[in-house]
Amino acid sequence: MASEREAALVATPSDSPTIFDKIISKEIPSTVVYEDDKVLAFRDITPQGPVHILLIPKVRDGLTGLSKAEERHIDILGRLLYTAKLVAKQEGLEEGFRIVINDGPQGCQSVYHIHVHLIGGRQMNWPPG
Ligand code: DGP
Repeated sequence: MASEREAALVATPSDSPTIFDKIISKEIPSTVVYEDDKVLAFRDITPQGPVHILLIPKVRDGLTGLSKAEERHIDILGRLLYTAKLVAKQEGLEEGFRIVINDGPQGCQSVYHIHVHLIGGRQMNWPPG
């Protein structure tokens, strides 16, 4: 399997449907840890820590990545972060966690449906790679 970096370098930033649409429709199975009418949270297929969860809006509405955010997206952006906090608590990440939003090829984004990575369960380092 290609590394995330390789996947990000070949991914084409576009508005086309992504694998996450199939995860939302349950056409592709995933381990869902939280769901409401706006947000879906599921375990990442290539976890970078004992806990690695992706939080996505169920409706993309042009929000392929953070760099495409417009004022109408403020509510869903806030909801994604707040939900990440709820899920972190649900996952028992009392000692801390990391939130990541990759954007564009240099940011190592491989799926063009905005998503928040919630990673925890181990000591993080800084700077990130
Ligand atoms: P990013 O590199 O920020 O675009 O992250 C995309 C993430 O999506 C990456 O960590 C792997 C994850 N991913 C890709 N395909 C699937 C899938 O089919 N199922 C799940 N659960 N995660 C996936």
